[in-house]
Amino acid sequence: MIRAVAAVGVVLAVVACVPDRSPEIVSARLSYGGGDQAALYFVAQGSDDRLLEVIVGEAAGEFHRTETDADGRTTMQPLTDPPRLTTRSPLVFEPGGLHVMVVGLDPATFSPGEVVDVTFVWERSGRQRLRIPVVDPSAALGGPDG
Ligand SMILES: [Cu+2]
Repeated sequence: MIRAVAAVGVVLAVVACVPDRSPEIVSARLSYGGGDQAALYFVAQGSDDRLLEVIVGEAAGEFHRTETDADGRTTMQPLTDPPRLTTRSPLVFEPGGLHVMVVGLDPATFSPGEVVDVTFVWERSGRQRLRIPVVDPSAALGGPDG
């Protein structure tokens, strides 16, 4: 098992090997607080493409948008179209906005501090495999320790 200290370096090393025209994935992390669900956050930039699918381990994720209504209730809505990025406009999945919802995870194989295989499937660039760190939900929010 690879600990959190090494995880950031792993992600950066993988990004450096991606061909020029593929989207560059930065600041990717899987927020996991136990159970069989997790949320993936990331920023993709530097390409014109659409994200068709994200697979975490063996599980296919769903693209969700977090929305807060007038009464302050927060809900998640599935996206109806594949999310798109352009060279001028990065694709940002962050807490409170877009996330990849992953369900059906085996809790025995996920815990904060480890890394997980994630496959991004792009319309133009094809499949892109990364090793992404698993973080506690509090760290995923991007606080001082995140
Ligand atoms: Cu969701």
